[in-house]
Amino acid sequence: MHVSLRSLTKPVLHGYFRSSCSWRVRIAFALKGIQYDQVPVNLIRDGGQQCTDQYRKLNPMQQVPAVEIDGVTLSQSLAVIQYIDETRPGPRLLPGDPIKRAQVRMISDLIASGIQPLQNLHVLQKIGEEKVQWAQHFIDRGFKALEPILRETAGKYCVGDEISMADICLVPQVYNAERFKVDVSQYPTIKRLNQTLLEIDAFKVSHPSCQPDTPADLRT
Ligand SMILES: N[C@@H](CCC(=O)N[C@@H](CS)C(=O)NCC(=O)O)C(=O)O
Repeated sequence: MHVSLRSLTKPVLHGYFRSSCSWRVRIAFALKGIQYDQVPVNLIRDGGQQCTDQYRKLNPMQQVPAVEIDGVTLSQSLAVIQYIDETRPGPRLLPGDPIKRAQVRMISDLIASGIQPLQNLHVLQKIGEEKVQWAQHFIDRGFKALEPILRETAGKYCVGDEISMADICLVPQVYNAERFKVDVSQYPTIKRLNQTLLEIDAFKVSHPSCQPDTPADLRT
C-alpha cells in the first residue's frame, strides 16, 4: 500500500532557484530519476515568502527547502536526501562501506553546518554592509579545510569514484562561492571535482539557471 502510494503521488519541492539547499534536493531527485513538482518560494520578494504564516507551517525555520513526500513534510536538505536514498531505488547517495559513508557525511556536514549557514541570507542581512567580506571569509575558511580532506578522499568524485551526497553538497557551495567572488582556483581539488560534476546531467537539469522560477535575465 505504502509503495503504491509513493509511485502515485509526486513529491512537491518548495524551493528557490538560487538556494543552494534547494539545489541539493533537486540534484538528489534527478540522480534517482524521481519526477517532482516545484512550488517557488521567493526569498527576496515581499520581504521573503519564507516568512509568511502559510510557509511557516511547512517549515517553522522559515527556510527552503521543504518537501512534501509520502504524506509528510520534511525540511533540512540532508535529511530529505537521506530519506530519498533510503526509500527510492537508483544509485546510492550514501555508500555501503562504513568508512566511505562516514567520509561522505563528514564532507556534507562540513559544508552544510560549517560553511552554508554562515553565508545564508538571514545571517548576511544581520551583518549589513560587511556582508560580502563576511561571506568570503567563511567560505574561504571552509574551503581551506575541505581541500586537504578531498585530496585524501576523492577519486573521480568527492569520495572515491561513486557520486554521493558529498558531491550534492559541493557543487551548490561552489556556486555560492563564485557568487561571492571567492577565487576557487586556489582550491584545485574542489575546482576539478566541481567541473567534473557540472558535466553530469543531474547537475545540469537542476542548475539554478534553468528552474521554473529562474528570472529571464539569469537564464542560460
Ligand atoms: N540546514 C538547512 C538550511 C536551509 C537554508 O539555509 N536555506 C536557505 C536557502 S539555501 C534559506 O531558506 N534562507 C532564507 C533566509 O535566510 O531567510 C537545509 O539544509 O535545508
